Amino acid sequence: MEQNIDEYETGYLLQTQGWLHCKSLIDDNLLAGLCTDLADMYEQRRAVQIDNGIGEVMSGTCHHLLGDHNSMETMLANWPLDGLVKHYFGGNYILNSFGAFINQPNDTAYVSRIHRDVRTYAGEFRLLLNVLIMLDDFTLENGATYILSGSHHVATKPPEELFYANATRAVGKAGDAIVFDSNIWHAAGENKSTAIRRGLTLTFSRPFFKQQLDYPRLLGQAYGEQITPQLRQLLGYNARTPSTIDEYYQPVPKRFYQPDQG
Ligand SMILES: O=C(O)CCC(=O)C(=O)O
Repeated sequence: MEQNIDEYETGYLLQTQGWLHCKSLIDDNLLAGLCTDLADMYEQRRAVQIDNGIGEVMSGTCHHLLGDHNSMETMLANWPLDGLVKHYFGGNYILNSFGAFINQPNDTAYVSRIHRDVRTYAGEFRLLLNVLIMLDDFTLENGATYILSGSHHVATKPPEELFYANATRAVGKAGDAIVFDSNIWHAAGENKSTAIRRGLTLTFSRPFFKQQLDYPRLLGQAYGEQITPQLRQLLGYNARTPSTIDEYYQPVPKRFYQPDQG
């Protein structure tokens, strides 16, 4: 499944405009599984959002799509952009977050505002990379993402008028993805259709950057021992923080934070 990505073109686009469009990243079979699993996982998470009093601002958002051992994990186990992300960071990287946004007609979620996905602006030093996988066709009518090319070079938020006058709409087909520097200013578009428009939102970081949820702890030690080295790396098992003196003092192969993690 590894994509044949032209390294020069990828590097050039991510450096200059800050984003690129990957066509047909996910095949129809996997796509169908992702859509079904997302519906179940959203229902579980939505109940917690509402219980905890944050239902309105979180509407349509769904975080941390791991732990159910379903198609979400199948996709990561065969992660098609491994080469691209590694090249972007110049070495090993880990999953920082794995969520979804279900853009509903008349939505109120925070992702519809102009934002970027990393709080610390580190300029040219690459901390975080986004991959947004389209589970439905993204159209102008159903709220294709607005993305302001080149804005990853600017720390401050653009004024609304400038943003909406100059942003590109990420129109594409279900199974496509857009990859972008997390410094870039973007916003989900308003969904003026009558159907939902779903996207998976993943971020990747250098291994020393704290994950949004501790995935190795969520999934457990035993799980980490039965997966492939590639998935182990991706989920952050090679970049854990020990929490006891015994965990800290280990021979190199068993160390929580491995030497090749930067
Ligand atoms: O779904 C979209 O159009 C945008 C999602 C987004 O802005 C985000 O995940 O940060």
